[in-house]
Amino acid sequence: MNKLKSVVAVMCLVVLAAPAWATSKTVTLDVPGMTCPVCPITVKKALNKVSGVSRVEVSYEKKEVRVTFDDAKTDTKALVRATTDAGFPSKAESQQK
Ligand SMILES: [Cu+2]
Repeated sequence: MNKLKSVVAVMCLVVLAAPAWATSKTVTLDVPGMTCPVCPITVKKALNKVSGVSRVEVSYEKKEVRVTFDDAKTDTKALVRATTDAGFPSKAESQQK
């Protein structure tokens, strides 16, 4: 039983320690303004310029952008602002994380 307890303790430690590191988060943004195949390039460029963004996947068919970022450096609001400034207003989808 003691062994099980220590395993649980280690797992708790890992969970507690995690927020000390930068956590990477993924959000999906709706970008209804992408109306031709060139638009995603502009959107992608704009998002890649935001510091903390590590990955941008644009789906032109779904008019969505999946962005992975370091939530210690940036946030969803900044991502929305970046696409909006590039001429593509976006909206974060509710299922975050
Ligand atoms: Cu276009």
